[in-house]
Amino acid sequence: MKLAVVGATGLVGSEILKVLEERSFEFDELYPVASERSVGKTIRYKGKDYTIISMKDAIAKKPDIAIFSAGGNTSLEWAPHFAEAGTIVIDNSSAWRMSPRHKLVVPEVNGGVLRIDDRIIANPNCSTIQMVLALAPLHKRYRIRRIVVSTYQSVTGTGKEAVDQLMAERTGEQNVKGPYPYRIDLNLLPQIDVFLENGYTKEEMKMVNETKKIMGDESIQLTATCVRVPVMGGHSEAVNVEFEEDYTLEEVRRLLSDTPGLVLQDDPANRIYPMPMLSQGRDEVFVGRLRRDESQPNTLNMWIVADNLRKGAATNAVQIAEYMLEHSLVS
Ligand code: A2P
Ligand code: 11C
Repeated sequence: MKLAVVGATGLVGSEILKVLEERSFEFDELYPVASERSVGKTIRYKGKDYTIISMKDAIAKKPDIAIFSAGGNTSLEWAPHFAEAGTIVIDNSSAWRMSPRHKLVVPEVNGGVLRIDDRIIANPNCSTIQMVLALAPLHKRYRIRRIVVSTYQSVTGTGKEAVDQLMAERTGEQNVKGPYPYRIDLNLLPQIDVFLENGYTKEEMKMVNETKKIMGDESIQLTATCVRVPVMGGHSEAVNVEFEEDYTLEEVRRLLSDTPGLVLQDDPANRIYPMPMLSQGRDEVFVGRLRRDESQPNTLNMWIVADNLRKGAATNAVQIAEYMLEHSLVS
């Protein structure tokens, strides 16, 4: 098994290396790949140094699997070349997610769609992954009619430069330049990614479109407001979900507790609820604040938190690779 990690020096790339190590992912060769700026430098994995190589050199090694996290344009340009060399590309960017020819996968929800001839497999957006994991068991049982979601997203979703912007502002530096158009510390931005013609942001429409594709159900209605907050460690989501059938909170709790990868943290009397601070570095998705929406029948309010670099990106990508290997889908 030869494994390439493309974008190995980035925030998600470094998290992928940590996840591989923690899960004792087995491979014979590891090829870290980054931009020409980083070629020749080394990264450390299990106490050993690995030299960063270029895209071209990585393709020549014909890896079995390449996990990509180097941005959409890099992926559009390079993933097809890896695929032509027979590599299975698991791509973290939005480049291939909505292409009808490519699978968009959260293994616990729709791993069953994967086939041996899949070459470029898309990893969904972080805010979509955590919501879908929590909602899938409820959709199966009660059928979702409509979702209203508001997000509170960590600066780590933007990348290293955004973390640097927040920290520089926090230490009182003046005229900080960074990826955000306004200061982020002591502020929030009701904009994630670019605005589209319909007035929504691309991040909001990713949640709408990706959710339907992963759940395999175009009838689900969804509307989203995505907000960047001066937070590290994870994305949080306030989700209001209306079902076709009524539910009991007791059964919802049981369904969520029985779902692999989900942790129920719902004991308000003891101030137990999910928070980004607690989710950081964890692979699970945390759910709490479960309560009936008293303004409408069959409707539930919930609060969903996960480390966007983990289940929202690195962990889910590594789990797709594990799924392909475990189901003998790597030829
Ligand atoms: P590099 O560190 O050499 O720039 P982040 O989203 O945290 O900023 O990380 C982006 C990742 O994608 C980094 O590992 C970066 O490498 C990598 N990257 C960016 N552009 C390319 C490219 N054209 N080819 C390969 N890797 C790239
Ligand atoms: C954010 N969700 O928090 C974005 C980051 O489509 O993979 C990931 C963007 C994507 O800014």
